[in-house]
Amino acid sequence: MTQKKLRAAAGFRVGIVAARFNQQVTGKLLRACTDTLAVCGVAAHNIQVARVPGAFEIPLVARTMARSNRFDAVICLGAVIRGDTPHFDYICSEVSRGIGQVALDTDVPVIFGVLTTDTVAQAVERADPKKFNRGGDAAKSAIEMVLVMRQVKAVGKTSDVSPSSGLRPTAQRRAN
Ligand code: INI
Repeated sequence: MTQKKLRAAAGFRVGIVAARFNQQVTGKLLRACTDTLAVCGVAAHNIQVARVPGAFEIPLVARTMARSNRFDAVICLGAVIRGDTPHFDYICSEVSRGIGQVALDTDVPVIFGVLTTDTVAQAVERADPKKFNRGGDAAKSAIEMVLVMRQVKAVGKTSDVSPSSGLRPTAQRRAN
């Protein structure tokens, strides 16, 4: 990442909502996310982390953060792993709908860093910073979206608003 992009995220204020359920996965997502924010220049004192019991509880806290005017972006982290019950489908559908709704209702970028997998092994792989690194990707998406929203809102800007060249996801392979 270039020095220019590192400076671009300095001063950004980021809220993170992280589920405790499947802590062995969400802990990794959270660490990778805060590490990447730090690398991108976001100061520790500008990051607030809220832990919630499970993914189902993420949207409410994300909405409270987004409405507070204290954050430029909110990152949601969780891991929903399929069991033998329909619980998985209900939680996935509610958390994805809720997170999307928060962004549209508040105009604050709200990043979907919730893994939805069939197995624990898949979730661990996607959280691993040396593999899919979805926590790091969530941080990069947040920074990119703050920059995009600022450019879109700025008067007289008509050029390409994507600052993404230095913020590519770790793996382009399809994975949730
Ligand atoms: N919460 C998760 O974050 N991941 C899961 O895989 C999960 N499963 O499988 O049940 C889960 N359930 C808890 C749920 O999110 C709520 O915390 C709970 O229902 C209380 O509202």
